[in-house]
Amino acid sequence: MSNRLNSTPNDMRAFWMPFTANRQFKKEPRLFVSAKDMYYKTHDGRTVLDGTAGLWCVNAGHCRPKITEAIQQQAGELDYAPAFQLGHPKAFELANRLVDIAPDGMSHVLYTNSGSESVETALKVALAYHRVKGNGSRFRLIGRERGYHGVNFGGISVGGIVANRKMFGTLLTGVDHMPHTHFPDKNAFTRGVPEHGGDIASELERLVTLHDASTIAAVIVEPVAGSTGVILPPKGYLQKLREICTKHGILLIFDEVITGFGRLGTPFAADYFGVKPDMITMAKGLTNGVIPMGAVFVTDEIHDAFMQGPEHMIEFFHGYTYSGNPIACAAALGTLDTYKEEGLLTRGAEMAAYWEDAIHSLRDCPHVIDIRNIGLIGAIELKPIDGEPTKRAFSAFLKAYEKGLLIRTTGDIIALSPPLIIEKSHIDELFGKLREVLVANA
Ligand code: PXG
Ligand code: PLP
Repeated sequence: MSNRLNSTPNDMRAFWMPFTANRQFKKEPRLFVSAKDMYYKTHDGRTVLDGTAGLWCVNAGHCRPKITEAIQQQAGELDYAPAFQLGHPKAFELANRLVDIAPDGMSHVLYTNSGSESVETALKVALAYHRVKGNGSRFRLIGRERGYHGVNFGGISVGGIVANRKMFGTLLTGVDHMPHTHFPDKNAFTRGVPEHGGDIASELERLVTLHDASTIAAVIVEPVAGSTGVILPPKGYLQKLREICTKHGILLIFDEVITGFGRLGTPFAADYFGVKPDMITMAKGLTNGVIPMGAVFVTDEIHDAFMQGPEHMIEFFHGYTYSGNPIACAAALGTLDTYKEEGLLTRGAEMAAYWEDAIHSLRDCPHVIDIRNIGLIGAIELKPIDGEPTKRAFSAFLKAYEKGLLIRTTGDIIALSPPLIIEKSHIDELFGKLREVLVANA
């Protein structure tokens, strides 16, 4: 008899879950079966407050009607159109809508299906751009320690999270890394952007001297590092990176997969910090997490450099079967409509002060060694248990889930990033529950 006939619907062995302690999970499963606005419902009938917007993506909250309707309508009208040498209207409409909310100068859009693919796409554009400009010797890519740029080979090469890299051989060659910007000795419990450490940007100048500018194509950074546990750019840091890149003809890529679409209280982090990159990668909030989709913004200067040669020739040999998928485009348009109607791309700015006060009120809880915040992002760093790193935070995660609160942990850091529709009453509920969790976890 085939496996198919034998299998029971509730057998969990077949699915090898991503970034999950599979054996622990399958002994004690945590399943969400429905969601609305700020809350999930679990398989055992409990309500869980979403403190993380899913995985930093459900910025407009769950099961929003405009997005659901857009997807339903599109699925019955045009399900798929080939992405190469053909198109459909919504892919163009969406690109225009995105350019409208993009930082000045970001005038063209390439589509992908995830943040990881957006990163690969941006790195390839950078290399190809220099080559079409006659600067093929610019082959190096510079990332940063503790950076997260997804899980594909380019992204883990420029990324700086050791566990995500060490198993996977030589990665891309010609990659170097700047130091991270986490200085807990000087900056612990800072509210917002820290004072100390902006000068570390000059390490980029050191790498330029070492490798020579003529070999460097691009620098990629998260304006605020999310996945590694929320590390903020110190004052002046991003401005200084911009200056060094401009001086040496190096492209600056902001990976805004987390910070894009209102997370900091501005449409993009580039707006928040007043720094203009040459490319921006995005995903997550682009479709409110509902349908996989990512994108990359590039400047006119980059786009136009490719638009030469015979007109019947493909200008850039890159793209995905699902680039600009009709249902993904419909979901993104429904998402942008929701953001616009509810002012969500700037709502974080209104809520940030209340959020900041609330998170810093946990300073006296057991084992808290740092609290960081910006926009509607927060992190609480716990002192690791001696010899058992990650265990204290993971135990807090399990306790929070039991109490009806979804948090995210990485190492011994608790990261928070709620849907941008969050109200003060939800913030009170979130930090009230988290206080109980941290006390119980002592
Ligand atoms: N770049 C950045 C800056 C990200 O944060 C990616 C690229 C990759 O996106 P995809 O869509 O391929 O996952 C990300 C994703 C966490 C967490 O808990 C963070 C991400 C994904 C899942 C969990 O910190 N970031
Ligand atoms: N598009 C989206 C998704 C928005 O959130 C906003 C403003 O918040 C805009 C466009 C700009 O809209 P308006 O011209 O109505 O200010």
